[in-house]
Amino acid sequence: MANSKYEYVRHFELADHMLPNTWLVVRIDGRGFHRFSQTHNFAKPNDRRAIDLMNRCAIEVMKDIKDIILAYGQSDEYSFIIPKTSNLYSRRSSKISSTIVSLFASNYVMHWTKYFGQDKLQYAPCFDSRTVCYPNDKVLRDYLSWRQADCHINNLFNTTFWALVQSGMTEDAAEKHLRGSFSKDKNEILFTQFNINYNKIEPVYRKGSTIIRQKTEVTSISPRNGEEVKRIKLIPTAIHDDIIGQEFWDVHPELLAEK
Ligand code: DGT
Ligand code: MG
Ligand code: MG
Ligand code: MG
Ligand code: MG
Repeated sequence: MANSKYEYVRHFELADHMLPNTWLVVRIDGRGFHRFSQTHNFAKPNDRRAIDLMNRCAIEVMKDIKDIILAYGQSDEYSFIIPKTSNLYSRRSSKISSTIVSLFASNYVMHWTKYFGQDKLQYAPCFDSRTVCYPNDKVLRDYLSWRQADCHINNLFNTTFWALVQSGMTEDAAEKHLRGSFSKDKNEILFTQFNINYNKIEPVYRKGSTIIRQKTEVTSISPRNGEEVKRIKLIPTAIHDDIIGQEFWDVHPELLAEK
């Protein structure tokens, strides 16, 4: 069929293919979640419902987009890792990031009630997203370490801050009290004033959530003879390990292996 005379406008679209043979990372982040968390009365410093909902959305994204090998989430953000050899959407940046963020946001709305029950969603949540390419395994690991270190720094601060506020300090005073403090100072405050051993706080809060495809036994009923069939499938699953150290990567060598 002949092209219409309007067809030429297609050439105004700019190519945005990401470099070949580089890791692709799509990071999505809640827009204005400072307000969103207040409007929806998120628990401070961490709301388990909100974390579980974020993890559910990331799992649904990974079930749908099989190229993603790992996702890491904390606070209102999630990073999705796509291997160097992937040719997902011909590695077009905006196609990849817009598909992932849109799938994430629609799942957030779709599954809200399962996690928040009677607490209604007050307005439409929104997430931004970007695709970044990282040229080698070291920079990819440094990227993930950066996000997990951010999780740790914020969580230690927030845990100490809200403990001080709950003990009667004003938010202004707690902020001043912690200004310029080091990690060891905050650990000390938590331990001596509140009898909290920071390292014993649940890993989901200290380490964030990493979703990997874990070998899992699934049982289904055969449509042929109605008998139970057990099979090993790779199911995206949330874990709360340290991903900065070497051990995680030694336990999961398939993540960085060349495909
Ligand atoms: P943005 O991303 O520039 O549109 O702005 P925000 O407001 O989303 O800020 P961001 O992404 O730097 O920080 C995330 C906000 O979400 C921060 O104010 C803390 C809040 N938040 C995330 N998870 C929780 C939670 O579990 N509990 C509470 N209370 N707040 C949370
Ligand atoms: Mg921000
Ligand atoms: Mg945000
Ligand atoms: Mg954020
Ligand atoms: Mg179309």
